[in-house]
Amino acid sequence: MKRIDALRAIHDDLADCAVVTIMGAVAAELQSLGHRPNHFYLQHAMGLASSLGLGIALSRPDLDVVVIDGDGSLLMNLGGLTTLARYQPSNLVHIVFDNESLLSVGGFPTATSTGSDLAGIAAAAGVPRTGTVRSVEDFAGAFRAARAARMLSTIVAKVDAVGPSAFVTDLGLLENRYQFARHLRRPSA
Ligand SMILES: Cc1ncc(C[n+]2csc(CCOP(=O)(O)OP(=O)(O)O)c2C)c(N)n1
Repeated sequence: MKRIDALRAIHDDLADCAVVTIMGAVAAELQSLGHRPNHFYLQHAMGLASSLGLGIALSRPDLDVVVIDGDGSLLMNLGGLTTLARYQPSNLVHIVFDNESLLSVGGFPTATSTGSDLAGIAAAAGVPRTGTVRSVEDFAGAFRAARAARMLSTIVAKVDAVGPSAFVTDLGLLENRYQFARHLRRPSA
């Protein structure tokens, strides 16, 4: 499965969520499908997308929070899984696009390329709902089921190591940060 096709399949569903992504290729792909003020593309702080999402989920239980992570980013901070599991926000869906690669910085292989099982690691950390999907149809189904379950979920989506070659957009980090914060403060958001 291509990650952009998986993103396209849930793009409409994301409209009423708070969405936090890692930096690089996946952020560029989501923006290319249509940026919204409820998207925050976390730059620089590799491995901390789930931590930011956790804070939003705990402080805004009325909102559904979707974290879009990568295998390299998650492997950089596996403790994020244990913290998610410890607080168990029922309004957070954690997606990990596992392309077995640090695609955004040249495609170096990660530990999942030699068998590390991120869904298994998430389950062992205590995340109550975990699974691995390999098709767009299964991914979209797993995402919708996770939201409906109202239970912390980690969905590992195995994807091809392909993506955009340029990650520069006209949306700066600060502009995105203020826009996202304003969006979260709106009474109806
Ligand atoms: C602490 C830190 N180390 C390294 C980087 C450089 N860096 C940016 S994106 C990235 C790769 C992310 O890999 P992954 O999460 O698997 O996502 P992919 O690029 O494959 O979509 C790296 C190493 C960084 N931003 N921060």
